[in-house]
Amino acid sequence: MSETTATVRARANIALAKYWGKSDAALNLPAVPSLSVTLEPMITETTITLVPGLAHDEFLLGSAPAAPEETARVARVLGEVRAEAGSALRARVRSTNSFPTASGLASSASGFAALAGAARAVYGLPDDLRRASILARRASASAARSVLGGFVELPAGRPGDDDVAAIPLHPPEHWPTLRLVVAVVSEGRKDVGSRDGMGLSQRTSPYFAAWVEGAPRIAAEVRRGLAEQNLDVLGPALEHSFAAMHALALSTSPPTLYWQPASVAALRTVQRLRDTEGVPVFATMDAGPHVKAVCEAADEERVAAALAASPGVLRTLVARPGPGLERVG
Ligand code: 2P0
Repeated sequence: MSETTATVRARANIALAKYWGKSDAALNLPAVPSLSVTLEPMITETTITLVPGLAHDEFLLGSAPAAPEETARVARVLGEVRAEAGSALRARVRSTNSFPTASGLASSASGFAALAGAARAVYGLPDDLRRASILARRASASAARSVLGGFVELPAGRPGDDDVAAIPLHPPEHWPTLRLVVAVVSEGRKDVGSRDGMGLSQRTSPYFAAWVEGAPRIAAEVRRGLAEQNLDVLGPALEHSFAAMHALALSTSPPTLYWQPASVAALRTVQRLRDTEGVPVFATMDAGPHVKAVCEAADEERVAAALAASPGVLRTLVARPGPGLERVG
């Protein structure tokens, strides 16, 4: 039997309304709706080859074998696809990222999205983005969003309802001038990962119920800002979402503090640009110390220069709305 191969690209995404907490840990269902933009050119490219006679799935990240727990997570996704496709063939997976893993943009989102797309393709399952998004979500909920391009929503899930996939809101061309400027700050110690961080919030924060209750209203404002292409609506809503998420993280036992001094300085830089220089720019952060500024293309250079000069910022990266899964081989 000959080898079969599929190569798929997926992009990272940034949440404008944050996912934080699960309604069903076994199915990996989000407790709150999240909205994101898929980012060009932050690309993961994944090639899967079915190898007759191979005893175990293999996973290369870049040119080196991945850690056993990463390989196990990949093998779980492949196992689900094999069960659906009725195949017993094991696979060799190779994944490369066009952006550094310490860039503050989660490679798990683009990684599991590309894996889901390539696995379905190589095992001969129908080209179905909804099924690919559900498959990616079970591995990592933010990956469900990277399956689609442009502006995307992942609804909250009811416990036990596995049928939760990302929904396309608008294509990239809807707001092609939206920009994300990432301020990469001092490497520092390793943060509490998203999964552990949100689990701790759920178990120990006295405010978790309030977050779940309030998140749909914030998501609605983000949705409206995106529909209207209106940064004056989107900006305050995306800042509310990230600040509420980090307030939740701070209220855990023990507290989860993702910020470094350079993060606070960068947040102040964004605020100064907006309040004293009149630049429409708004900040967000994820489960790490990096600050991401959302602005229009016309202000991209000014925002990037100000953030690059902010104390503790190592470098800046710029991203724009991009496509969803692409089969390239
Ligand atoms: C988000 N994050 O909406 C939020 C904001 C990080 C901060 O989704 O447990 O790796 O694998 O479903 O998707 C990162 O969490 O978590 C994330 P799992 P995931 O982008």
